[in-house]
Amino acid sequence: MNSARTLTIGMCASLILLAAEARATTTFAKVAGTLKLTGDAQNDAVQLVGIGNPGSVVLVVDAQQVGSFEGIHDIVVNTAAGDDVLEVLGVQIGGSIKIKTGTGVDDVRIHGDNGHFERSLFVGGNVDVSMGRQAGDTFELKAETAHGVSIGGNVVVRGASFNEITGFGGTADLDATDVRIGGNLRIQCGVAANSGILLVAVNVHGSTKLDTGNQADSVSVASSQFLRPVTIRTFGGDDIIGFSSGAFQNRFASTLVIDGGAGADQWLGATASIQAIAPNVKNVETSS
Ligand SMILES: [Ca+2]
Ligand SMILES: [Ca+2]
Repeated sequence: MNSARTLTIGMCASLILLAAEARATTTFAKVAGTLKLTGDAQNDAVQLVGIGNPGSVVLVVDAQQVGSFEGIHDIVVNTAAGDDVLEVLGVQIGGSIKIKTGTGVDDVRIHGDNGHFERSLFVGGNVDVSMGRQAGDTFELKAETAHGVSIGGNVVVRGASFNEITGFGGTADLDATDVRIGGNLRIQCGVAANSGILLVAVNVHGSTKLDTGNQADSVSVASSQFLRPVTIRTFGGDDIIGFSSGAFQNRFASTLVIDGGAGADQWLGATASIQAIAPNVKNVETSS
């Protein structure tokens, strides 16, 4: 072999090695009824797709199916650093989902599934998500056009700058494609950048606490109903709280507290909701 060819082969081998090192490795294990996924410092791209029987889940990493599991009750994911994307689609489990995405700008999408097996999403326990508080960290809990989302327990999301919980039901009444939360809803952005919370067609049976951060934040709520107390706090920055009106009005069966914090804050649609009790509003400079 001449030396030029040896050099070329050596360079190719090095490039292949570099490519292999740059690709994320997601390891997985099923222990009793818990499916545990662990990413690395690279950009993990992971899908968990519900198939067949309740508790059946297919694992897809970098668009390749790498595992298929039966009898899953709980799911625990830590994608570590890197810009990670985790999708949980049409999964039906009796237990809970716990997710950490760490540093990096991450996407977590927990959806009903239109794309694969046409399924609603059901989690009997809690959805607990910590996203690391990077600007651009995005959390979605979404129904699809024909497939609703039911969470039996609490939904807790910390450290996402964009938070979207959306169903397709057109009104605050109970609709098949709503997002139903049996427990409490807690969203704490705490990101040093503008943050947003969007709730559409959500039914919350427990209490709700929505906290943004200290920048110019928005909280938008439409077609949703809340059976227990709701508190919305937007802290520093010039914030906008928007409630839809008319057919998309919200219903608050218990108390509503809105605290705009520092800054010039606005509450739009202030009179649009069905309110069992007059709202308690603090530090909101403009309402209409
Ligand atoms: Ca990662
Ligand atoms: Ca993050």
